Amino acid sequence: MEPRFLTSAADKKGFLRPEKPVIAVSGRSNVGKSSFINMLAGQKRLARTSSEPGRTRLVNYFDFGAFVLADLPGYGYARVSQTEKAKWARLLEDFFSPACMPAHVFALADIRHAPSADDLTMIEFLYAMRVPFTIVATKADKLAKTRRIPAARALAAAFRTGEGNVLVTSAQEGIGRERALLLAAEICARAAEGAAEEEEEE
Ligand SMILES: Nc1nc2c(ncn2[C@@H]2O[C@H](COP(=O)(O)OP(=O)(O)OP(=O)(O)O)[C@@H](O)[C@H]2O)c(=O)[nH]1
Ligand SMILES: [Mg+2]
Repeated sequence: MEPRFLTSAADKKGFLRPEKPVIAVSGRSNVGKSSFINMLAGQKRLARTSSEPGRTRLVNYFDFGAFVLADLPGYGYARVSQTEKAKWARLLEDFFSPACMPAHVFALADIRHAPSADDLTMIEFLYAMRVPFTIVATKADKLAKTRRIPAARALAAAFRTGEGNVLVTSAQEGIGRERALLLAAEICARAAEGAAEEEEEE
């Protein structure tokens, strides 16, 4: 099926709890979350890109057939009040609650930059919540080819994860699409195994 937009949620009342696994996409504002989702979908305008800031405070859900993608609101936006930041933290805490815990997180980081304090806090939060994640290094087209692997390695080290846990991507050039979709398929297979085991235990 063609991936399609499902719904937006402003708070926990709106969060989906679908039968299929949810994969969340996190990262700072402007890192390329919507563009990454568009690349995965093979559609230019499924998740809008930054020209529409109104939707960025919401969790946007997309049905990819075997799984649901959740585009999380971007963090680290400079011109945001304390109240807004507190709201964002609340939203995230609610989103990562047992009732609607995602199966996996694609944590996006710009391949050109060292992680921000907010990026590191996000990953620490994922470790604390025990949510498996993959670092998705975005905008690889902005680096010369020979600099991409070293940059990905540096990101892995900064996030204290393995090199194999960093996926180099470019929404502009379509880099990393196949690997990301393959990973999503593996996540779905694992979630299905988990569900079958739970049933056996009952
Ligand atoms: N060169 C290049 N630019 C990219 C890439 N991915 C995203 N961009 C650009 O980066 C900007 C932000 O992209 P978005 O996909 O809207 O980022 P976002 O993380 O969804 O932003 P928010 O929703 O505001 O948090 C846009 O101008 C994109 O065109 C990429 O792979 N390469
Ligand atoms: Mg976006």
